Amino acid sequence: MSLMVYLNGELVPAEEAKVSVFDHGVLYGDGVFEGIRAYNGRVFRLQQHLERLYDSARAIMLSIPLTIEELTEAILETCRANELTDAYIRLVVTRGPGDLGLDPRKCPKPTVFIIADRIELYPEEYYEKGLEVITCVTRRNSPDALDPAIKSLNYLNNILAKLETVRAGVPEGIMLSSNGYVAECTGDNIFLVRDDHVITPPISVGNLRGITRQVVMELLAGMGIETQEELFRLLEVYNAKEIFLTGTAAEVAPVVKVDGRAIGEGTPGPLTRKLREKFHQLTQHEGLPIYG
Ligand code: PXG
Repeated sequence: MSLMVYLNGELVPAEEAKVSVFDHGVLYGDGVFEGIRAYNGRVFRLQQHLERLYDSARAIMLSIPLTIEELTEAILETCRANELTDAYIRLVVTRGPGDLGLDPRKCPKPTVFIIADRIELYPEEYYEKGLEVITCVTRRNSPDALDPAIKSLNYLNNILAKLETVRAGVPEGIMLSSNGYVAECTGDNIFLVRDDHVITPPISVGNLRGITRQVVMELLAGMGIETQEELFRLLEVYNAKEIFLTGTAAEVAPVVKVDGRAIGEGTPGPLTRKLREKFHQLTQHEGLPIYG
């Protein structure tokens, strides 16, 4: 049976799920998206993902032709149609088909599609041994030009940095702001463990307000550990006790080497391991049930 994809109100087989070459999502990357996960029959933090989607859409003056409730139901329907309990859900809203000019007013009907598929997990080795990362030469988009807090379809900034990590043979890369502060990674947020507290860059430096970032800050607070949102540079990174990345795909991933420098003991740190465990427990029971 083929994968069923939600496209503009209908569930269609993947082979028939097609968008127009005139869609401004294709022509200009004009649109917004979310990457969401379902664990154990429940969609994790769906409300927060949808709020971020609507915030991103509002920022680009794109009006999503469904209410949050309707979109929620469409996501659950798509998961059910594919009999999924653990899934990766890609939700996309584009400006829709228009003409060959930039003008969004020529696109009367946004395109909405939802792909829900089995999740391709990261190799277990990443979590056991930890990741090696590099600092990318490509700087993160300036919020003055295109705010990275808008989760838009325009991901070339991240892809340019990703190409650097591929060439270096590492799974992720740190991206700095135009003035040299750590912003985030190509598809993950970053946290450092300093003495008895944890730091992460503020959203204002130019990064995505990650849902996993938020969850991890809540878990830390529950452990009595404060997360400070503050600006820092590479020197702080190289001297961190522990480093971990957060993201819907990566969850909580330990970093053990940055630009050839071992971090801490050069193995995943105790706080990172603890957080990963707590994150796993949370995802197993929290979330919106897909089935009844
Ligand atoms: N920064 C950027 C630039 C991202 O794209 C995150 C941070 C983490 O945010 P969340 O809300 O996921 O905690 C992202 C999200 C993939 C993949 O397949 C990447 C993301 C999400 C889902 C899948 O690489 N990036």
